[in-house]
Amino acid sequence: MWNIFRIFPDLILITFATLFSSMKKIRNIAIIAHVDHGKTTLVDKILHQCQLFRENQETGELILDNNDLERERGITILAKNVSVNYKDTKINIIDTPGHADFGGEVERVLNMADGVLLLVDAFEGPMPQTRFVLQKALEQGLKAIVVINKVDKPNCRPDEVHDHVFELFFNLNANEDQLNFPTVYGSSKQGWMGKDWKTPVKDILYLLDSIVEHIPAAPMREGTLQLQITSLDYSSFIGRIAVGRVFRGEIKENMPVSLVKRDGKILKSRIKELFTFEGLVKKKTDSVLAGDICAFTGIEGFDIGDTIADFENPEGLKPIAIDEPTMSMLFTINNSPFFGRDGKFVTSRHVKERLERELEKNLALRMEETNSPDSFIVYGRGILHLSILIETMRREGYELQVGQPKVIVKEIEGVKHEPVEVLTVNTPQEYSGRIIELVSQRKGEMLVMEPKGDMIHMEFDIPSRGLIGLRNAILTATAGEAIMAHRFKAFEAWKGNIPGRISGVLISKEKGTAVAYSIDKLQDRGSFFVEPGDEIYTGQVIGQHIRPDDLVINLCTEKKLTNMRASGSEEKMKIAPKTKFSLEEAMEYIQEDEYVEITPKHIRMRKIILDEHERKRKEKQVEA
Ligand SMILES: Nc1nc2c(ncn2[C@@H]2O[C@H](COP(=O)(O)OP(=O)(O)OP(=O)(O)O)[C@@H](O)[C@H]2O)c(=O)[nH]1
Ligand SMILES: [Mg+2]
Repeated sequence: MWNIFRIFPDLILITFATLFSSMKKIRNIAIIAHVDHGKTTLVDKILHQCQLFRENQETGELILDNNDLERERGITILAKNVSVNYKDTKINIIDTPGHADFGGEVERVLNMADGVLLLVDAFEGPMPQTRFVLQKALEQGLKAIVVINKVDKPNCRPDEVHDHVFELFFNLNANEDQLNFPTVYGSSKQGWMGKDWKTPVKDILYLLDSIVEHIPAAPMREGTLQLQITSLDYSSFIGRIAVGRVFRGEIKENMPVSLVKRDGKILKSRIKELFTFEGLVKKKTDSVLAGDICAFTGIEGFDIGDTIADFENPEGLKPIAIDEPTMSMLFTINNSPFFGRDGKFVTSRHVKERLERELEKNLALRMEETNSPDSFIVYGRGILHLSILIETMRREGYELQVGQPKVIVKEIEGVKHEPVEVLTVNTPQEYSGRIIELVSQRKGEMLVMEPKGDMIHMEFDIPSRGLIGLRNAILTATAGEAIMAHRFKAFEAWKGNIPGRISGVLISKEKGTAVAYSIDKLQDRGSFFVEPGDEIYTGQVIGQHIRPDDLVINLCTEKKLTNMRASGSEEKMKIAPKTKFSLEEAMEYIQEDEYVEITPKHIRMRKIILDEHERKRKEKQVEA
């Protein structure tokens, strides 16, 4: 064998070059943290740094949060894959969402990683979602590098936070190697990561070196192909694109393969196009080896967790758990008197088809038909998860109505159980009493109360039901200063009745235009959600009553103009600005007998039964 090389020295070079390029060292890391601790900002900086080394490419801010809703809300909704080359290593990076509603997404994509960067805010310290994602990473045996981020913040406490993180690892039963985690300090925003938080450096190279040093290289397993589909991408041109890590062997373009389903069923199929991740884009390639992450098309009827395996001798991998929904809502067509005014898609067929399309890519979503062809029960992971779907639909031109969100109740050993969550609230001292009161009213139980910098840190157990509408109440009570987060804990025995909305609502008697004169005259009855000039309809919820019962009022009556002087009196009116509801606020505000009506231009709340007399009759029936 070596004789050949002696005769053809060039061959040595070529052999080594091909070996080297195809066997480039790979690190697969997921970036995990509580919401807003700075994951996407850090990935941005990593991309920036590595790209600059090569071509001086310009990049914008948070290039990864690339769909409209992600940009507007400043949150990551879908996990995303990118990759950079650093020295002679390819680093595949998976940015994950931090909000608890998307926790299942994080758990799944951890399957692609050999290690994690656990980001922790240098002021806030570990939060409920930090605990959840770290626990999942540790259970999968992953090695973590801890990044104490945002050390530029005034009042930050990096050393204390480091101790808390260590305690957290310990409490989560980290093994010795995991407990021995390296720590990097820095500021994603300012673009530096170093060894010591008191000595800022100029770049994030220290972090990249730590990744190469501490995260194990992706193992190159020989054998027949095994790849587990862990997430999916969607293109309106090609449809669903599968994403996963090659666990064993090699995957090739146009290769015949077996698709091993969760239940063991095997479908014969063929890979069409194959891509790897390079920087921000998917790059077409003809082969990907074990250890690397890739995307591909051509496979029909796949689900997350399915294995792509050898055509002849398929061997499936252990299926991955997909999270159960925790909340449900009725979705129905818009049948308000204003239906069809702004929307393009308004029929039950439109809504149904749209929901079915969503089910293909939105993994934690479920849909159930009802005995009405116009209504569907949609199950999701929380208010945010469902509201993002609704918001997306309305931007696409859909009109629909939704009912009050309901948590999922289970019967366990004959006892009614409901989801309970851990709630943490950080607040300035002076509001702590009011917060405890609000949480206790909703059956919350306090577990921890301690100072954290100049704030008070509190933890509670609270039924998920009690969380609906709580954020708003707490933000109002603390002038927006409290920071709260919650995370599903377990199903526990039903905690008893929680009072609903404390105030009643003001309901429109007429269909017409709200008039300044009437609003002004009725201001002592409550506060309004509409302003002069808004079109309203009979049965629409147009304000909040100052009393606990509902009140029907007429906002459409003009003042009778008996003489010219009357118009002068209009100038004396002082109408309070209307209360504006975001979609989520409206979803949390409505009660069982109400709907939120959503159209591309409007979010309105209404009684399900618009007619006052019919509503009364129905109430009597229910009472009887
Ligand atoms: N002061 C300071 N702010 C930071 C730092 N890193 C990120 N931020 C800010 O924190 C906010 C959240 O940053 P993101 O990068 O979107 O956080 P994330 O962890 O990706 O958030 P989710 O994806 O929603 O979980 C943004 O306003 C950032 O500008 C930092 O090092 N210092
Ligand atoms: Mg993010």
